[in-house]
Amino acid sequence: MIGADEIRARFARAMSEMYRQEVPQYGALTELVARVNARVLRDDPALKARLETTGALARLDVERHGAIRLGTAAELATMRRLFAVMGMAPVGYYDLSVAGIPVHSTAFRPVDEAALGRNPFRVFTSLLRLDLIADVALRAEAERILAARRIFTPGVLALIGQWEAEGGLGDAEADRFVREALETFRWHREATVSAATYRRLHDAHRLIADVVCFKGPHINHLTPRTLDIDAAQAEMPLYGMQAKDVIEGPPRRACPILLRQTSFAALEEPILFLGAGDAGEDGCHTARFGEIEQRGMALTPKGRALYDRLLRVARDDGPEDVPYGARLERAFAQFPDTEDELRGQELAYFRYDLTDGASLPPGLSAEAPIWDLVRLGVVVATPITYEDFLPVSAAGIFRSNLGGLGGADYAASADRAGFEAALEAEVLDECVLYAALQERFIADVRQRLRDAAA
Ligand code: OOG
Ligand code: NI
Repeated sequence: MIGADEIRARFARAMSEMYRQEVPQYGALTELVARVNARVLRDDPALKARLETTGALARLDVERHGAIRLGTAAELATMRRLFAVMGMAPVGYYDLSVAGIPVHSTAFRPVDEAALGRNPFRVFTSLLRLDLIADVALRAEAERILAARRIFTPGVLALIGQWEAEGGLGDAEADRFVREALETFRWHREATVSAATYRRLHDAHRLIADVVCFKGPHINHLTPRTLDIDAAQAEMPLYGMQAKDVIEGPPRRACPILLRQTSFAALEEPILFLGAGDAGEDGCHTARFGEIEQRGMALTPKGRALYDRLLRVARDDGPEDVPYGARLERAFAQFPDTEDELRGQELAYFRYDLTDGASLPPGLSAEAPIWDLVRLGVVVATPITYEDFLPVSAAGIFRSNLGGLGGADYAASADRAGFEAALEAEVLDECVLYAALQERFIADVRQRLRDAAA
């Protein structure tokens, strides 16, 4: 039997190869990121050592996230079963309607430390919310078109069923699963609708046309992880790519937090509409783009609340004549930027490891406050990496890759229960996962100190 981690690693590699064929700029982007990362690691041996301890270095070269947009509840539920074969579970609920985008989303990703270390492949997965479309006739038409499509191959459905029944796949079956699953994410040049239908859906919202008019949920980007997003952003023009003006997320800091992201605009790709005759009608569609990300530390709910507040300050309260980047810097001056403060004020999650060769000083027990164990050098604290996404940033990415979007104004309404009903499962709470991981690290170092003292 081939384990889920191995199937995910094979799938991520196959997806990367497919996307490189489909979108050559993706290849250029991964080269750029590899060059920047190599330079950062050469210039910062301390960072390199730390990435080695946490396992981040080993996974860096293959680390990618992608995104897809689904049309129906049934598609989402089956996608959950497909990702389960690869050890990926839905984590987090993201409501994008507040930003004028008619979707809600989750991220499928591995959850435990070992699996993340093996291959952290994640897919930001959105479900179209036709309930937010006011035009009843148009909504019915979109529903009818979506109901008629089949985005999964019969072969992959059979293999998912087999995996569920038997708890695994053999080597050849795993390869077949990867091949068949990949079909769902492939780009299809042929639209399933006429040019007129496409235009009607497009006019209601560009995103609706992207989800409804094609045979499947083409992967719309695949994002490598960079260790210096500012450098990578600055070099994008050298590779013929125009990055969006603003990096999403927090500003550059001594202690990186959460996630910073930037993207280049979507390509205009030729498509073929259903025609009156055999010929079809030529058109073009923009949906697929490139993105890079830099990951920082996971924040506790308290840290996240501070982040959300300062981001609002930068966006809404900054003086109009000051550029956004400067307003962001100014607002985030209030966010502590040393690891001791971030840990002391419980703003971020940390992992704990025994210092090489350290033992308990006389008079100190293994049950001493973790803070003391760190202060006395018995234990080292290292930030836990944020493995998830940010709704405000995601909205910015959607907006840039859909060509500005503009104006849709939905009565803001998160519908987590509706999303979970479609998913036929609950989404995991990312903070619960980080807190449990931190607790496990603390319990482990205490156990090892007790063992060493015994
Ligand atoms: C997803 C956009 C969100 C991210 O990294 O936040 C995203 C999409 O455009 O479908 O990819
Ligand atoms: Ni993305």
